[in-house]
Amino acid sequence: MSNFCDYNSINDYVSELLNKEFDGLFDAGEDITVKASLYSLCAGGKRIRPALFMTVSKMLSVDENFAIKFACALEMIHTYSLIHDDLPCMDDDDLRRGRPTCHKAYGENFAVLAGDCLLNRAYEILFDVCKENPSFITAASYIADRAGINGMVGGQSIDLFSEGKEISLERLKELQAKKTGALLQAAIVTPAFMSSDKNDIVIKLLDRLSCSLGLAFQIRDDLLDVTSNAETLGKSIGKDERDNKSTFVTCLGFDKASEFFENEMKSAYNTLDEIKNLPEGYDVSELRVITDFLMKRDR
Ligand code: GRG
Repeated sequence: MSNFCDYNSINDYVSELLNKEFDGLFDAGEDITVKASLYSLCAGGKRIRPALFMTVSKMLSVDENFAIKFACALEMIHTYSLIHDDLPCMDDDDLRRGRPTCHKAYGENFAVLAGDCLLNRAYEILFDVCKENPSFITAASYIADRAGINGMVGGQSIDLFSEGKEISLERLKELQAKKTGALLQAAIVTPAFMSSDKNDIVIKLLDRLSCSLGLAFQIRDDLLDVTSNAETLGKSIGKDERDNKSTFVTCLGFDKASEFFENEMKSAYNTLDEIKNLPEGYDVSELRVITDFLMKRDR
């Protein structure tokens, strides 16, 4: 991975590596569930999680050939969550990544299976890498934890249970730290478990960075849900209000939510400085490029 100074270049590089992994993903190419899985997986998306994964891996000198397998598995878990989240029994959405949602294109039954298929295949990939490299087991198990009931699934559960109810800011922060934050945490922290010189201080700082970025990511999402449009975002807007959901905008109001966003971004930049100033002399320039993108993103 050469040195990149804008997000598009990072995205192009990582997308090319990812697409090669996606090419050989399934043997049963004619199966309808496989088609539905690839329909959602290859629909684009910002590829934030794999971009973060590959960038932190590069910073910590993790072998790119192993890192891309993990990044691929993470993007598959993320895509499964979007497919299931869009189902009528969950968030009931018609548009995702600028296309009809998976169940609109393939039907609910195949959309459920496509999510299951991506999730299972993701774990197969992780197991295969661990068979070759048993030292990566902690890293793989960390991803499983962040995707499960202590992380993303747990956040979704709180979210569904809270629908139509007023919840406190603290509860909203917990919900979002799990639902949205946990996979971003997996993207940023997992490479530290793969690195040959595992270092508790780096893990702690990356974890702190991931918490700030995860929270900021969600607040930005809530702000965009009010200010943007479906064409730019590639997904429906104004749904939070329609579904009577608590968001940072409904809890705090637009201006305070914007302030909250700015503060979390400032914390993220401060943590990047702390990582840069460690005696190991880590190069955080590309992590800063991704952080700049997240700060300004309009989709
Ligand atoms: C169904 C188990 C289960 C979980 C679903 C992540 C999630 C939990 C639901 C998504 C709901 C949502 C829109 C949350 C806001 C933040 C978020 C995760 C947005 C989607 O991620 P992006 O913006 O999407 O990175 P792309 O398409 O760019 O990959």
